[in-house]
Amino acid sequence: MARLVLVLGDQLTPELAALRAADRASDVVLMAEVAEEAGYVPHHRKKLALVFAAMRHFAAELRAAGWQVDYTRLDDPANRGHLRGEVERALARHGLDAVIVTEPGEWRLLEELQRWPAATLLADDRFIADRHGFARWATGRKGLRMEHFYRLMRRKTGLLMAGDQPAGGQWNFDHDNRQRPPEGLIPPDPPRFAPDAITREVLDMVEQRFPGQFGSLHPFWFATDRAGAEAAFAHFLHHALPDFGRYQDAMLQGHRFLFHAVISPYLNLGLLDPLALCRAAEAEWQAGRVPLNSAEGFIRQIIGWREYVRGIYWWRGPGYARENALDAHRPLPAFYWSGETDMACMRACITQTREEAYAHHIQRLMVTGNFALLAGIDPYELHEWYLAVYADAYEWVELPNTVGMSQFADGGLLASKPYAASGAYIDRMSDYCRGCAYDVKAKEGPRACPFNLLYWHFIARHAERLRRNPRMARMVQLWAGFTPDRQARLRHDAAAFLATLG
Ligand code: FAD
Ligand code: DLZ
Ligand code: SF4
Repeated sequence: MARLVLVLGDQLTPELAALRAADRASDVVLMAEVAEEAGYVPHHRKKLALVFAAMRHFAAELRAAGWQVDYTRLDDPANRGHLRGEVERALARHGLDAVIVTEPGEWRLLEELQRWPAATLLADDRFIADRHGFARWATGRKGLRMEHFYRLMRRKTGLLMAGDQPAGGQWNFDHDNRQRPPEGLIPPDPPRFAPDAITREVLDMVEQRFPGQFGSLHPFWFATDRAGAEAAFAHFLHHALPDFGRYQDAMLQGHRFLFHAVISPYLNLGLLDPLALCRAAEAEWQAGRVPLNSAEGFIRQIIGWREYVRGIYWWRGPGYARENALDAHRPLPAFYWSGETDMACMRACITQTREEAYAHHIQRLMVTGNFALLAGIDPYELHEWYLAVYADAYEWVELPNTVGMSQFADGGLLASKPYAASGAYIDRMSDYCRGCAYDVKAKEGPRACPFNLLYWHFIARHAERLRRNPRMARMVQLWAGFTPDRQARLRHDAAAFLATLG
């Protein structure tokens, strides 16, 4: 009996479980652009264009490989606007009554697909750790730490291993990876891809259908097919990976991408294979072209962090999105959308986000995330922002990074301490402070860097909890040692700043 094979927008992998289980000769593949998926958050317009253009290119790739592909466009007048409606229409069109689909990357959609009577769901095995295995590993452990999980993944894959021990005698070379960017550093920008006819058609559609939505659509430079994604990765491997490690935490006004890979949009769509990327990075190290700290740092991000956050997402269940251990309820300030703020670091990161649909990890974690943590922004509102504004944002990866790593809203399940930092950190790792209306060295008064004021406000607000955390107790003691006058001035200045957020 022939079946309908539903392929979702972030399942653009020829070896996808549902495609492996299907029969090319008789089954029909369905791909559908639908308003519901385009609208669960106000996705950046570059992200919308990337997803639709990549879906259309993948449909062409499947057809060329002999599949019968039924594809609904967003602007098709008969489009019912949701996946269920499009599946029902396709079943009727082809006289079919069974659907196979690979598990999606979100609880929202998983719970919906599980309610479809005609659907068989298959595990998504494009990851190194399977989600049920992660849950078994995590359940009952006293403290979850990425580093322990990462070592398991190194042993499982054999990446950078010398027998049973890590290559170079260490599992992790992070201490080599925190260099301040020197003056005159010229990083290699990622390659830019000129839109082809398929992508240009999508760009016109997004322009028309989402005119006022967040995010610059042009210039659109993402790759939209597998060959382009592979070329982008090859460029990173040869030009940026050697310096990836040491400048991983750096931020520079004029260099938005530094030595980062800028591959997460492709990886999360399924255009690149995580293990193949890691093997290629390992081979560069073996050939002597890349230092071990860079290869290890890159591999750790992929087989460590990426897999770990996915495991946490599925293990913690749908309720994880609403966790709010620090009881933070301030609404997201409007400047997260406009970029209009006197804080040069926030302005730079948000403007870059609006223009590129990309910011690297430290910009997300230590600028926009750190500010929200210190200011007590509602983590759910912040989560919706991160899910909307980045081209690589899918809930399975975005949510634990936001709720767990960046906002400590899970009470320390994912991160051992809150990623809270004053302006000094941003000044050390970037050139943002030079052009700022605030003074990063000022700790009090009207020109004091807001990160400095809010840092102590944060420590004071959460002193009870933080004093029990061995990595934060010293800061609580420092705060307690300030004179009552100084504490009062800091509280007053921070409150005055917070009042300006609306
Ligand atoms: P590189 O720095 O070059 O790293 C290489 C690869 O490692 C990335 O492509 C990515 O696949 C992986 N990686 C690195 N760090 C992480 C991490 N913490 N979690 C998962 N994978 C990681 N990443 C997403 O892919 N989608 C998201 O929606 C997302 N939201 C985030 C939200 C917040 C608040 C924070 C702090 C981080 C978030 N990240 C997210 C993680 C990270 O910022 C991005 O993966 C990275 O910036 C992507 O850029 P790159 O490809 O240049 O990465
Ligand atoms: C992100 C996205 C968008 C914008 N549009 C579609 C779409 O029209 N059709 C589709 O099948 N998938 C889309 N996606 C990806 C899904 O939202 C994604 O599969 C789920 O969020 C699960 O990760
Ligand atoms: Fe950001 Fe403070 Fe530096 Fe201004 S002074 S750029 S607000 S860290």
